[in-house]
Parts: sequence; C-alpha cells; structure tokens
Amino acid sequence: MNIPIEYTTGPRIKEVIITPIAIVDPPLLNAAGLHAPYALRTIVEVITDDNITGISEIPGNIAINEALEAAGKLIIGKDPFQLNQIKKILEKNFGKEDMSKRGLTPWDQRKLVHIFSSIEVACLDIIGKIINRPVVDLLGGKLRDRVPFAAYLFYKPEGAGGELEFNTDRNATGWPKARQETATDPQQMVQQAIAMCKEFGFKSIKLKGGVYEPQVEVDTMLALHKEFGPDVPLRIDPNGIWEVGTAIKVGQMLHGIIEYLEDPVRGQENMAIVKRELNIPLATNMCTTSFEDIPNSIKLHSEDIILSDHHFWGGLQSSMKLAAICETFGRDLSMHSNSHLGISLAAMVHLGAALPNLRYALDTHYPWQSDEVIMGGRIKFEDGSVEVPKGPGLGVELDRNALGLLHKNYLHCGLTKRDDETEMQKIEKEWKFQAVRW
Ligand code: GKR
Ligand code: MG
Repeated sequence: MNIPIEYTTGPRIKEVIITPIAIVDPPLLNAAGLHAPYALRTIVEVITDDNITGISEIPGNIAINEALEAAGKLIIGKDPFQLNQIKKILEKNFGKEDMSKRGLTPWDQRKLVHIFSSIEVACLDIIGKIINRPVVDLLGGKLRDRVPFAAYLFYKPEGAGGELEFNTDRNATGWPKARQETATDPQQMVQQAIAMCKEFGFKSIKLKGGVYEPQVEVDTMLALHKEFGPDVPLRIDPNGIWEVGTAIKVGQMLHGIIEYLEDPVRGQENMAIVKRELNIPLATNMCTTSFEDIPNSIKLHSEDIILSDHHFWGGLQSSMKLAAICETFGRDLSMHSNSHLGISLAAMVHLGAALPNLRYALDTHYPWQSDEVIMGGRIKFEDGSVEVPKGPGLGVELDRNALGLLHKNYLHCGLTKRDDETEMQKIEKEWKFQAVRW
C-alpha cells in the first residue's frame, strides 16, 4: 500500500510571506516592446515553526502573487523536506496548467511553475540551513566553483529607468554611463558590449534581437564579431519574431560567427525546419518550455540547447531532471534570464554549479539592474563568472531595509504586471506587438 510517511518530528512551515517589489530597469527594447522604468519581482519567505526562514525570488505579476497567497495557505503545517508531497498538494489544488497559458510573450506567464519554483527554492534554502550545506549539495553537489555568464546586450533609447525615466547622470563613467546611453545602431551596440565586458569580464556575448529589421541586427552581429574576434562566442535572440525564410537567410549570413541562434522562429516545427537548413546549433526558451514539450522536441529535433529557467521549469530539482533528459538525448542545457536580483542569481549559480555539462555561459540581466535586496549588496562578477555562495542554503540573506524600500517602489509605481507593448506605445503611439514580424 502506498502510505506517505508523516514524520512526527522536524520542522513545519508556519508562515509564507509574499512581498512584491519594483526594481529600477532601463528602457530595454525587445520583440514585445519596451521595458517599463521598473521591473517587478516577488520575494517569498517561507518560515518554519523553529524560525528558520527560506527565501526565493520570482518574476512579479499580480495574478501569480494572488495564486501564491492561496498556495502559501495550503502548505502551512507541512514539512519543508517533503517537496514531492507539497508539489502534489499544489497540483491538486491548481490543476494542470495548459501550455497555452504560457502566452506569446518572450517570458512565461504560467502560474503553477512560478508558484512551485518559489516554494521549492525557499524550502531548499531552509533544508540547507538545517543541515548546514549549500543548496548545490542538495542538487547532487558541485561540479564547478564558479559559474560563467554571458554579456546580454539590448538596443535601447537613452535612460537608466526608475523615477528618472529617460534622464541620465551626466557624471557617470564606465558601465554606469553605457547602461544609460542610447544604443540603436551597430556601433553603439559595440560600445555597449565593450563597456559591459570590461566591467564584468564576460567572455561571450548575446544580442537581444527582434527589435529592428533583420539586416540591422545582422550588421550589429558582424560589427561585434569584427570588434571582439573569433574567440568571443556570439548569439542572437529575436524571440521567434522571424519567418522561417528570414531565419534561414539570417543564419546563413551569420554562419561561422555565432555559437548558436536562439528562438529564430516560433514553434517546434518551424525550429526543426530552420535547423535542417542551417549548420548552426539552435537554442530555445520559447518552443520547448516544459516537460510536456520534450517528446515532440526529441521527435522533431527542434533545438540543440534548452535554455532552462528554474522560475519557469518549477524549481531547481526539476531543472536537474531536465538536465538528465538533455544528457540522455544529446541536448545541451544552459539558462534563460529576465530582469532579476541576487536571490534569483544565487539560485541560478547553485544550479549552474551542479549541471553535469555546461558548454555555454548562462544568460543574465543582472548588469542592467542597480538595486539589490540581499545583505552585502550587489553580487560580484569576476572574469564573467560568479562564485558559488559558500554559506548554508542559498548563501544569501534578505536585507529587510532594502526589501521595504523596493516594496515602496512597487506601491508607488502602479505597475502590476509586465506589459512591454503599453510601454512601447508611450514612445511610439501606433506600435503593436506582432508575434511574427519579419
Ligand atoms: O528582458 O526583454 C527581455 C527579454 O526579451 C526577456 O523577456 C526574454 O524572456 O531574455 C529572455 C529571452 O531570452 O528570451
Ligand atoms: Mg530567449
């Protein structure tokens, strides 16, 4: 008989606290429009009856936060070690989430994956603190001490985000200066890349495309290649906005200078067609985005690299499960990102350190942010990589003062979800999001 074990001793979850925050975000352009002056995140604290607090961070969205409030109530009294049981409880109450709920945006809009990710990461933080081990040890242990990231370039108008939207600090130098400058043509993008790589030491570069006519973006890639040479791997991600024919032409023009092409088109079928025509690895965080998508991905060979994201794949342990699938079927695994702070970064680093194969540097938006919500301030990058935090659990602690201020930002900014189309219409009235544009 299948009787779940109920341990009579050990910690129980007594409280779940959900705090929405708004962090300053520059006006970055992408296929869906423009980033708002603030990016929303949600900080989750899970507290046990013996007062151990586990923390996590997920993308902010009022509908997800409301569902998370309800989820928090369901897990009161549960043992934080029993993650399988917690998952079942959540699945039972929220039902299976149809993939259509992901939406057409570059980011994932499903609720359950975010909810489970936030609770799982916070519980792993608790478990790590109880057994005095870093989270990476709960994922099978560390295979590297440092995790490499890539420079993530964005076309953008002038501005650094926040209250001073589109204002600039005239005294800024180095990366803080480049971060606020206009970058809309190939030479300006090269300058952005030079400043970002100098500050963070990145050794590979990603361009967020899907903003301009494909030829402009190809010219940007060629200019980056000319500046950085063959030893700096390049990638471009138009978030599925190209037609199949366009993607094939762009791929041919960039052949030999890119390490992979990310989501050139929408859908696994189209990705498979593009893949057959080009001898370039394809990566995705848009067409194979859940375990349900795996069988078809394997059947069609829609991509070579899955860009996982623990916020969207249901947590760190699920991401390890995905890593095993990738290893079995000869796929690579790397990581996707959205605007984020140090709790998410710490979780990504623990996961990155445990992944069996890590051929490609991970994505991160972190250089674009200036706020932080953890003690000790911003996490340091050296030579483009981040050291695995050494303390127990995630190895980062909440800075309550910063949390309070960032929550105030949330209350003042009036944003409740990410809506890049509306932001874009503030500078180009007629602009409309198109899932496929060129
Ligand atoms: O921040 O504008 C952005 C990106 O477009 C982001 O939303 C994507 O989800 O970085 C992401 C990606 O790789 O597709
Ligand atoms: Mg992408």
